[in-house]
Amino acid sequence: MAFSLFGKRKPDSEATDEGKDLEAQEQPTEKRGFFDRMRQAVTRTRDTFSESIGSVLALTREIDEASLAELEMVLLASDLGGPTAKTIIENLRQRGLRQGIEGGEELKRLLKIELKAVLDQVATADVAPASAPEVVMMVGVNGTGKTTTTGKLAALYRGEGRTVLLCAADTFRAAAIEQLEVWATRSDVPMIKTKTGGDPSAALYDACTAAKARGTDVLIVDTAGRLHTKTDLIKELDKMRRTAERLVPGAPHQTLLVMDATTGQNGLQQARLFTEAARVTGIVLTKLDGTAKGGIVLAIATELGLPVKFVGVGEKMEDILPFDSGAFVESMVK
Ligand SMILES: Nc1nc2c(ncn2[C@@H]2O[C@H](COP(=O)(O)OP(=O)(O)OP(=O)(O)O)[C@@H](O)[C@H]2O)c(=O)[nH]1
Ligand SMILES: [Mg+2]
Repeated sequence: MAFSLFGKRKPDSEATDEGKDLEAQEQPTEKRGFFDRMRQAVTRTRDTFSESIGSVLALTREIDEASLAELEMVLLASDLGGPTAKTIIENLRQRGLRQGIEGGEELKRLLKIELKAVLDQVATADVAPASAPEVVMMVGVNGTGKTTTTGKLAALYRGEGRTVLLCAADTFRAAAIEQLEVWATRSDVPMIKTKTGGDPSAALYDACTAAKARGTDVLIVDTAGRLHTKTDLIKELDKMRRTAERLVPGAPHQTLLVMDATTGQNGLQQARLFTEAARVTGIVLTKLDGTAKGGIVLAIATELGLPVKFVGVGEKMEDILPFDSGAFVESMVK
């Protein structure tokens, strides 16, 4: 059944430029490069998403209840999550009833606005701490990409002209320290470590003391992979946090939960339990290059209430992007 009210159109005088194609706007070269890399990373998500969306929103088709229901299925298939998909569809329906939505292209434009609003709702500003160092803790379950991201972030911050110190606080897994050492060499930053089986808080104590003495801008702490169910490991995180807090005012300034995008809704469930146990301030979503389920970025916003701060788009040092909601939405919806 067609939605008669969807035909109504807002008078031109009331038209605003909200949601104007972000991509079409003038972008500085650096921003362009960023766009291209984001586009590249979400290729699989976009292809799947756009293909299904294309069939729902074919230009000539009337936007009705049935097409909204189909659109909801497309959103769900990209791992956007039930509550988010429902809210977005309801907002579109209300918009349609109020002002009308003329055809697929307009619906797509409005969809982008809705998606971006979901992301911007949880965005947080990066505030530099009153005094150095800024302490950033990387936490998360095994194999999500904590060590790799620690190395990439070191290079990114260094590229911004900040001084960096790494702390190898994964003393749990054999070879973890050596793995971080390779990254420290690659990004040319110093690293503080202890031996495997040692106390991670002791390593962190040394790292905080060294960072303060050297006037280092950022201290990034790589920790052992753990599940929220491993009480001793969660306690260990707590101890680390208290150690940092004692030595550096306001530390840890950021606790970034590293999540693997390819684990989709399962990863989200794990993350939910994890954020309850650790005081997570933001998410790093890795392996976005390897999944068609990029919609998880939106589920993170609504279901965890946390901002994605960085995305991992490959295994190399430069394969990290500070998250940008506009670029992400434009990359995902074609
Ligand atoms: N394709 C892709 N691979 C990634 C990305 N980030 C990390 N990886 C790969 O994921 C694997 C695990 O990465 P690690 O950094 O060792 O993960 P971890 O969380 O430190 O693992 P544990 O210390 O064992 O808990 C490695 O093979 C990385 O190369 C990414 O953004 N994209
Ligand atoms: Mg690791």
